[in-house]
Amino acid sequence: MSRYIAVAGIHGELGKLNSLLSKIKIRHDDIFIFLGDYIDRGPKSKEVVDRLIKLSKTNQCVFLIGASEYTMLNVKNDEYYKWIFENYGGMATIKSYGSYEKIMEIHGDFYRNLNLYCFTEDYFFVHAGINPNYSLDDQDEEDLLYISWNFIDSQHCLPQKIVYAHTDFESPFSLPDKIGIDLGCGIYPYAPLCALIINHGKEKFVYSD
Ligand SMILES: [Mn+2]
Repeated sequence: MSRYIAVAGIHGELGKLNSLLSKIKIRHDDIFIFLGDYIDRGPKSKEVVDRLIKLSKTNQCVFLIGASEYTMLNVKNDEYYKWIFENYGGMATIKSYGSYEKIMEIHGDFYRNLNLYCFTEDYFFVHAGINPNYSLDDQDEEDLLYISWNFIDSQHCLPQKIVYAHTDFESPFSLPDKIGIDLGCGIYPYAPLCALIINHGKEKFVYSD
């Protein structure tokens, strides 16, 4: 049976991504689920996406959309997201690609094909969480990508355990119905990138240097 490997927000930290991947003894049948936030803040957004595309040639990969990608994709049609992009690390992404236009020129297929969530029988993977007041069918996209303590502090209604990023913790935050694995990679210089390996129902964390 394949292992599922969920990876938290990378935020342009190519060195941490490579370090993390080197610590996972990758098997050809490992299935990766990236929880979004590939870009912004760290210096190498473009190279991070190049590395992920390369990984997707050898391993099954699911790429979820994160708050950073959603914001980037909405810069042109929404003043609010333009402001968020400019003030929460988007300039690093522009620097990495050369211009805003080049982001979609170079990696448009990648960004247009990101998924909102994915799940197995036992786990549900999403960038930020779900709104505990609504069923899965009634969720707002913005909640899936930006919700924080309203989700973390309440029990949700899904049958699976939810694996999420977005809200950062000092160490993985495990509750009976959810696990937060974002440790602030790209925000804090010494925060590692974290992955959760699910192997026959057993959970193990791996960290970059
Ligand atoms: Mn993030």
